[in-house]
Amino acid sequence: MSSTEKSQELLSELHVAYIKSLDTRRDDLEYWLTEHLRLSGVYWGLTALDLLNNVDALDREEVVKYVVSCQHENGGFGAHLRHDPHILYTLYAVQILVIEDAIDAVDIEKIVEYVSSLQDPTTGSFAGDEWGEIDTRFSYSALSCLSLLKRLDAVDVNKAIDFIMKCKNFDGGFGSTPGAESHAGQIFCCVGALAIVNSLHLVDADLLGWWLCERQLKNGGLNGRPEKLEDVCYSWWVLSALSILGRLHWINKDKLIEFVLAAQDPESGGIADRPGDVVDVFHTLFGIAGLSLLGYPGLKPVDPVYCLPKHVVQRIGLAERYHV
Ligand code: GRG
Repeated sequence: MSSTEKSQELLSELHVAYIKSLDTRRDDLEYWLTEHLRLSGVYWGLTALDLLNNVDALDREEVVKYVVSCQHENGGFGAHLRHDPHILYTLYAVQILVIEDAIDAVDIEKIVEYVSSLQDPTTGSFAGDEWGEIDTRFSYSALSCLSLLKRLDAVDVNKAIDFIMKCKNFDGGFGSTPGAESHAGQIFCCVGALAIVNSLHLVDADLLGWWLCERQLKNGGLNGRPEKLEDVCYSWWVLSALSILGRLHWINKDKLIEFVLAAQDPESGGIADRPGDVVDVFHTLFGIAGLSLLGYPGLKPVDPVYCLPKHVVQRIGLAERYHV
């Protein structure tokens, strides 16, 4: 197939080879420039590999050893060795360890202490790290992480819900902080977080479902908010929320599949933000995870709340805890 020809099907083998190759590119400047994203890269790559039925393509022992090396004294994880701890990397670390069924390799109680130390007891919001930035991404990360560790009891869940609800807008969507514009990424975080704490009844599912399905553009791709460009990653942020709300059928599935497949690199594997652009592992995961939600053949089912393979969430006994 020539590189200008659009792919009609998922190039699974090429994507596995692409993800495997990422760790061996140490002569590339890009490898060193993305050090601050390393742990997230492992989560994106490993999750995609599992959905592609190839979780063993990365050496389990090496992965676990690397994750353990990113943990700090205070229990939080950094993006790489000697990088400051942050709630996002703490979630990614827990997700990787849960996929690898190796959560006992780290001190769980320390993680719980770290995550709960980031909650503001008055507002219920969560900071990303010791410097105090507040964002609904961090509320999701905290609740997802503690739920995976079965330790939601360590934080004030009601206050966490109050803060998320303060970020709800007139259009049914959610923003990063109270008053901030609705954005599909933050909507995934807020709807996912509410699902984790069994509070989906607080979402206006029809109004939000309508806003979400309006994200589909003529070319089949989805954008993250009105008047913005389509991007493959919204095949995750938008679809996961629609899926949690039981309204996945409100978008044109075939056109979206066509859009995601056209963003593949037919020579070296990987998926880009949109057709013709350079691929990366972030868009590779969210393209594949979106296809999995749409029931694309040959992919393992993904859990829309935890963004983990469903079999992993089932193994730890958390599946099907949420209802609209
Ligand atoms: C475990 C899946 C998972 C997530 C952890 C980090 C996080 C929690 C969620 C991120 C949610 C989010 C905000 C996603 C959006 C990412 C993105 C493509 C942002 C781009 O924003 P703009 O404003 O782009 O640059 P637009 O598309 O609005 O023009």
